[in-house]
Amino acid sequence: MLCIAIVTSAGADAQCVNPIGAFPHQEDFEGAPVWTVGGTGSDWAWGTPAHPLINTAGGGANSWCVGGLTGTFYNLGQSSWLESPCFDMTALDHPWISFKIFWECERQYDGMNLQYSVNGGTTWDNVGAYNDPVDCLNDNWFNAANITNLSGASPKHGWSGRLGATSGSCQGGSGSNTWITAKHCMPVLANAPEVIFRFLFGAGTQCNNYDGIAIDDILIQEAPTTTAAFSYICNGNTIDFTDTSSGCPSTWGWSFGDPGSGSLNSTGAQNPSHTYPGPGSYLVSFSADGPCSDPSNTDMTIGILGSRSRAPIPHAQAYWAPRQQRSWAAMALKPSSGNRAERPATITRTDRRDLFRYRERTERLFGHGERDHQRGRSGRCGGHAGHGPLRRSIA
Ligand SMILES: [Ca+2]
Ligand SMILES: [Ca+2]
Repeated sequence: MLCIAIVTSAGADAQCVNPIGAFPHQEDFEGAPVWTVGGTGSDWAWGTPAHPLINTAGGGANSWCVGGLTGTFYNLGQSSWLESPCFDMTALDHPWISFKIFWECERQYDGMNLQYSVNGGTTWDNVGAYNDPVDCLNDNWFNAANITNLSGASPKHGWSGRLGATSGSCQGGSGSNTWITAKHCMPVLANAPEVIFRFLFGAGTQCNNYDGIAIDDILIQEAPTTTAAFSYICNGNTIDFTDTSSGCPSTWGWSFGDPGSGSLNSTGAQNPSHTYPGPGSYLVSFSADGPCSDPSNTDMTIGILGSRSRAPIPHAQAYWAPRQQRSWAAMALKPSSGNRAERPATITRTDRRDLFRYRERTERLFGHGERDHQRGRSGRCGGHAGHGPLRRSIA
């Protein structure tokens, strides 16, 4: 036992003499193979797949494929793997992997998964699990919960299935039917100094007349950061909030700064609304979190303004008489009891000086009602914040 342990340890050290520590790390399998294959009955092959279904690389010209590059058969009783070089992930706080995969194998009995080892291959664990929640960083992960011949994995979660239907005793269905991108967070590998991955394949001894499984375009990097941000629009005292966080937010937390509203003062909804009791300043706290990121928070003080003068607002119609191209000879203003719709139609020039003159004359004739009216439309609520986009409504 001692002798075996020493040999295994020496092998582990040898694999991690020059670990890959630069990220993002991309492996498109176009150059000479740096990933290695092993196991029992392995028929992994590197090159351009030319199976009936798997007949291209996932990207470029080359991929790795178990079941060889041609024909429709993978070895009976195979238990094999495609293994990565060693990675030094001490700089990755939220490591994340994505790659392309095309599986076409007997469902249930044959299949593949992705595993990692942090001890040079002495022990292996699955990356993620069957039925993990899907979000923008976790998708197309294991579709099978118990692949009979994936004996090197515990639990035996992985990808399994094929395009055709079950025929006789050969199980069908659940194939990928094309190249798809699988991706998953790997929080357990955060800051791990020596990491090896392997795609582990297991097959039974019958019903193996299928293309196999191909892998391409591996990407390992720090997951995109989630940064909390929101915008809002006002409908009187009701504010409609919209999550505008970057990254991959999947959970949210709101506190509306309105403790008087009791349980309504907080929610985990992504895009909530909250109705405030009346004018005042309210400190809205917002947090967003993603599947592989640190929580992010932002605050914004929102002011609900009281109703401005809604008293009868003097309307004015302006009649402009151009004498020259850029000046106006005569400006006559008169009160109008008409509705607002008719007023803008009479202002055909938006030159700032003219508009200013128009306002001056309006106010001199009718007081400040017109300005109050303008402010009331856009200022029912407003806000200021250190950061985050801001939108305001026209009530
Ligand atoms: Ca490729
Ligand atoms: Ca089989």
